[in-house]
Amino acid sequence: MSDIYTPPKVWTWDKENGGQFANINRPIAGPTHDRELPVGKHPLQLYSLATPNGVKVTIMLEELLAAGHTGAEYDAWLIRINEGDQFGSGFVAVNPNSKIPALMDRSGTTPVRVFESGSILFYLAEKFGAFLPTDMPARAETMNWLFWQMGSAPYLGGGFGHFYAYAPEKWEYPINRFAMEVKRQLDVLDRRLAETEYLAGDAYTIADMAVWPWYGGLVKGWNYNSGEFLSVHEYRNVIRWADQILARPAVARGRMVNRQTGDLAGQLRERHDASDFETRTQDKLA
Ligand SMILES: N[C@@H](CCC(=O)N[C@@H](CS)C(=O)NCC(=O)O)C(=O)O
Repeated sequence: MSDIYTPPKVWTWDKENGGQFANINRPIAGPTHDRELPVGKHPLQLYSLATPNGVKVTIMLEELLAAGHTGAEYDAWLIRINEGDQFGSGFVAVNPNSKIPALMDRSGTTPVRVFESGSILFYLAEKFGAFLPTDMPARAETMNWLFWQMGSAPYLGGGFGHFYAYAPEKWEYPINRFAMEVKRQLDVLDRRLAETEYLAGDAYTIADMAVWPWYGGLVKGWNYNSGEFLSVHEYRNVIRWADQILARPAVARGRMVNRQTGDLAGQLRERHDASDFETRTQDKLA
């Protein structure tokens, strides 16, 4: 980095300093405006967007439905984070952290709010008794990799992705720092997936659903257009695992939900019924 920055005694908010997401980044929490969230007909109400964090949950819900858990029927409402929907009062009441994904379970007498993608995956896995092994060693290994994702992906998204793709300029120091860490993380996954079919062992679990949208997306070249830069072809076991998960029909459906960018055929902006995948609603919603 050529510019030398001397931090002032007290940090102050420069509204223009945040790169691509400067318009939504703030140093304060809480709502910016009053807006109730819509509520549909199903027990589960999801408020989200098809980013890697959002896709984890729609994959889980589609996998649950595919496995016959009819109680997992859900309405998926679009939260446009670039337009600040996450700062509406209704959304903040479901997730005080103002980030997608956020879930309301209205199946019981008292609605339950669930935020943080890892917490949502765990909640659904417990509720339906699915995609979380019951024997302790495999359950522990599932939770190891689930929490590994929660701690690791911010270096990929907030670190590497931010400085490589979104920051107002390309600076060598942070790009080097985070490219090194992301390659180390890919090697961690590659070594694990050389030993086992899925992250927790023989079974496909919520750990795979959490890690796949970030690191599977990276080796497939979807995240930050950085496949060549990071030489992702080196991570053959991660590629094998990523392709195996991509071939699951529930994953294909989960990737489409709340998607508003890319190929129109891959978008289902809101999902209120299983039949929505056939009769795409995006034109009506546009
Ligand atoms: N640790 C959170 C991260 C969620 C997150 O960062 N969501 C992003 C989209 S991928 C978001 O809503 N950003 C909006 C904002 O920061 O205002 C989780 O796993 O749920």
